[in-house]
Amino acid sequence: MRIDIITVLPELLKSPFEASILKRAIEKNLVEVYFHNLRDYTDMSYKQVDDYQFGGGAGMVLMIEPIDKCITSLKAQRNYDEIIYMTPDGQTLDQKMSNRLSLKKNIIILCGHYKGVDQRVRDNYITKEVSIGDYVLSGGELGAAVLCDSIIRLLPGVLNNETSALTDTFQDGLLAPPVYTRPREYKGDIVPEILLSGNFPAIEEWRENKAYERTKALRPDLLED
Ligand code: 6GU
Repeated sequence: MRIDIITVLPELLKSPFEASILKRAIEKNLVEVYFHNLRDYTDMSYKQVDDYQFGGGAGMVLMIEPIDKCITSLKAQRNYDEIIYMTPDGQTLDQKMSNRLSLKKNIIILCGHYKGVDQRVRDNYITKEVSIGDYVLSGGELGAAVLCDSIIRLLPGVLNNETSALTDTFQDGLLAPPVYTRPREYKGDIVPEILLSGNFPAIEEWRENKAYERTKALRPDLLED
């Protein structure tokens, strides 16, 4: 998979890709991630990429021309399955969306900023608009990092134990069951006996029950359908 991220703030976006699982996925060539600074695609003085909105009103809007130049140059080099715009009014990211996007080959992610982008960009270039939740961020960069993390960890070979993504919270529509590690007893608080039993079918059943109980208590909305 290849991900091209278009942003006015590449420095805000890079560090999540430079540690832990995402770093290793890139080093192992399981994913390629490229950052494109929108300011490299403007001919205007002071590398201007935004302007006042027509009709008046507070806040700057990202201009169409540098975005067109950047997307057009990328599309000339390969086909893209999805051109995503990160915006609080997009479709809310969930595990199903991450699963689907993890199957794509090439995607572009455009990070919004200020008051957003010229509507003509959304009308003519964007194939999908994504939000990471009902709150407002200063820009799309943190959202793009969240989206990329959720996608990249699903790519085959990224997680050490291939099955571990399958037992994630949400992957089967339920929250994950509780987990424990050593010591068996800490200040009188003991690990559930069943987990030490070696009876794996019974452990599996216990985990399924706990996942269901926890979902019912904390996220009953997930059980509705
Ligand atoms: Cl993707 N961008 C911004 N600016 N705010 C958000 C968001 C994205 N998702 C939730 N809030």
